[in-house]
Amino acid sequence: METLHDLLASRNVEPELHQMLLTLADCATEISALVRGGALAGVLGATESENVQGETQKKLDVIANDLIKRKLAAQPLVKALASEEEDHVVASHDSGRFLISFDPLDGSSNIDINSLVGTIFSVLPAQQGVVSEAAFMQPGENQLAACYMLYGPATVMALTTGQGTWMFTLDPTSDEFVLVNPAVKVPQQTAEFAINMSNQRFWQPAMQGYIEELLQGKAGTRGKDFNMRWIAAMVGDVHRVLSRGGIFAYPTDTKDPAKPFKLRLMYEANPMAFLVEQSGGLASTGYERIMAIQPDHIHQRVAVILGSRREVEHCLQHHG
Ligand code: AFP
Repeated sequence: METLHDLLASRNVEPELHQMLLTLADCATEISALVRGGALAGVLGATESENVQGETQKKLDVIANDLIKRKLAAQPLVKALASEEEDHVVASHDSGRFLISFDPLDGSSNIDINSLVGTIFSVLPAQQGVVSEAAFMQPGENQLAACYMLYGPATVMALTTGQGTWMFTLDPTSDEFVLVNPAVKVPQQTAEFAINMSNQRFWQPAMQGYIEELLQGKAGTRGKDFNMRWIAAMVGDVHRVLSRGGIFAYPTDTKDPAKPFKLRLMYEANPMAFLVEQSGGLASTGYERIMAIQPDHIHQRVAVILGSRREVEHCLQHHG
């Protein structure tokens, strides 16, 4: 049985990053217990507040965010954090080496229906000096580590430090993350796609054309039938992609002209792109590699197309 700690030691992950990752895992272990408690833990339902994105916060969004903030405040390696649920960057320890951005509870709309939710973390290097939002404006390529924890029938974690992607399962008897896959590989070919089809009429012609091709199935140019899945939690959809392949897309749409993209670069797109690339897949906006984007705002949103290499390439052909 190889624990997270054993694995990080055996792969020579540098000691401070190793420590940092154990702290992130510890946050997830506690959130996992709260999620499992459901109504009995008093974590269901909404608050009366909205986050900076204008979304009503669920109780568990706030509880998970506060829990992570508290744990990170106690970790001297953290210089500052940026959360999907915080308006601004929160400064922590001056001498800290890491900047942590996170989505404390991804898939909020699933909480009250007892469906999949998760947590996503991205670790960036901190520079010396006073911390500000500008310090976080680093492309995803700079990430030192990225992980998600999925609170499903089992709590699992996918983690990368740039040496491939590792998958762990939380052992409920010891509260240890135990290695279950030392080299996650996304199958290159697939017949499964994930997209919110209710937005179809708002997409650009490129995505319309690509999905039309999939829907034609055997009779169309692709010559095979495709199946569709949509979990409404990126963590769940990306976990399926890492487990058995597929393509996941949240493309540009014109539903709300003030909000042409849904997913956040720093909290969702970059860490997931790092995990998918490290598993042999691709992650793009349709026009550029996600991890090459130079951010200009911590709450920036982007289009996301990621998954099995060949399938993403098919989709990109439609984007010209
Ligand atoms: P939250 O982070 O607010 O829970 O949103 C989840 C999410 O950003 C992403 O995880 C899902 O893929 C997507 O939203 C689902 O969006 P739809 O409302 O279009 O299903």
